[in-house]
Amino acid sequence: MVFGQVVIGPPGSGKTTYCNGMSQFLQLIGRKVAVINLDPANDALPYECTINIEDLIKLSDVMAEHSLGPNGGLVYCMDYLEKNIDWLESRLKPLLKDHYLLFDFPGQVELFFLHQNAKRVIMKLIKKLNLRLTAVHLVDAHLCSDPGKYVSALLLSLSTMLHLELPHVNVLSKIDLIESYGKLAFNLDFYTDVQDLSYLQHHLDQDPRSAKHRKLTKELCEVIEDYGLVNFTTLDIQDKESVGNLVKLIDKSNGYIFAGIDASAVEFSKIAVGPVDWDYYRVAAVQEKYMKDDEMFDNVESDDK
Ligand SMILES: Nc1nc2c(ncn2[C@@H]2O[C@H](COP(=O)(O)OP(=O)(O)OP(=O)(O)O)[C@@H](O)[C@H]2O)c(=O)[nH]1
Ligand SMILES: [Mg+2]
Repeated sequence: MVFGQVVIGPPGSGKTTYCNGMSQFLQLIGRKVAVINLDPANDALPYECTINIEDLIKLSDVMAEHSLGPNGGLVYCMDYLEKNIDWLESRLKPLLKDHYLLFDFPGQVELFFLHQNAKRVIMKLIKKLNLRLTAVHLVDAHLCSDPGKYVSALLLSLSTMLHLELPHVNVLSKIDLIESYGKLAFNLDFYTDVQDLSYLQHHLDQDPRSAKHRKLTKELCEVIEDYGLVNFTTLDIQDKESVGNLVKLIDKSNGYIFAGIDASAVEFSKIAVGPVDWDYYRVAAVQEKYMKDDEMFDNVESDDK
């Protein structure tokens, strides 16, 4: 069984940096990782990518040949990838024996809650290659500093979850920068747990610009609450503890924690409802060695934040 992550999220939310940092972390805890770049707009990749969509199709060629802008060009590229899925499959097959897969996707959010192409690419791979993938949806924590933007982040997360139908983890990325945006209206838990949005509506009503959309905001918040699906975990990609906690969540969501365990259904359910602390037992020796290594994230890009 092959496990991996589909890394998605709005432009600049940190997907490529995440793939770089996550691949380093996973390698340090003993996994063989392959990063697959499926974003034709990604230039100057910070990680060594095993498969690059640029070898199949170039966004600049598509834009020039079909007189498309970058958004239309990306939709075309995903369409082209779907039609040429054999190209991707043949490159993935040699990795299936022992690799963990990280897919770096484009930041055009409509590809993941509206169009079918990217979803069909993912579903075809899952079906044909028997993959166990979790969607890791990154949203810049900056959006918490503005209640209106936060509601849009909630809606985006919900629509992406419903559209992709994958095990799904929503992440507030760049959490290390959250204090630089000023004091938040509520504690961070309020934003991660998404428990009672009436406080947020009340807060929005204080602003005369938002007050005129009161009814709309209320309805949108009710949709989010009625589904009850969205919550967030936080991430600072340069903090190994933060990355480690996220890895445990993802491993639980896609079933990696069950890999290689020969147990009864009862044992499986005990693991499923238990705390997510298994990884450190399984790879304790390797991890102990590397978790002490302060330089483990030296190669993660930290400039330009
Ligand atoms: N402080 C901080 N900066 C981060 C973190 N993750 C990413 N960044 C910065 O955010 C910026 C955008 O990161 P990218 O990885 O290029 O984002 P992306 O989602 O791949 O962007 P697109 O491919 O354009 O959609 C870069 O300057 C990163 O260094 C983080 O956890 N903390
Ligand atoms: Mg990127």
